[in-house]
Amino acid sequence: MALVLTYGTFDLLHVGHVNLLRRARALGDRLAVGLSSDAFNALKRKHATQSYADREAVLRAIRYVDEVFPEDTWEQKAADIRRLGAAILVMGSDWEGHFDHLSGHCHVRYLPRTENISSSQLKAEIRRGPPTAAVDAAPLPRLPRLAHAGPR
Ligand code: C2G
Repeated sequence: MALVLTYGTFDLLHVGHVNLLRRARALGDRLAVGLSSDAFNALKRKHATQSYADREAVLRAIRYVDEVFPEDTWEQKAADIRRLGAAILVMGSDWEGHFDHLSGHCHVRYLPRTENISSSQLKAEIRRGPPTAAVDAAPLPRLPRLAHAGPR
């Protein structure tokens, strides 16, 4: 029973996260996720829109995820690997090399990051709103014709 381990903030869950979780799970029989706590996000200087509780609830609803626990420090990974008996630590390729020091505890794999999607990109797009051309081109809503009361 090979347990795969990964970590992250997983804010505003998007297809890049799901691709990572699906491919990580496919490398073993179970997938455990160390989910960054709100305090750890502050340490990472990362602002998550959703609370830990909400991000946890979303992750637990994902079919590839078997377990979720808090990630509170950078240093807890070796102890997590031992506690969970993790066979593989999987991270996206933007972390390439950052966790090689853990290869004495388990295999470390970096999977290609999904291009052109990130939580911060989604937030920026939502803040920007639809392109104005789309708004201008949108047909005006047809207003109900008012019965003429006659000249005033
Ligand atoms: N990811 C990806 N493709 C994207 C976005 C994210 O493959 N377009 C991967 C990241 O590489 C990471 C995981 O999804 O492996 C979670 O990404 P984040 O939620 O941004 O987490 P991060 O800030 O990278 O935290 O100790 C490790 C850290 O907690 C990782």
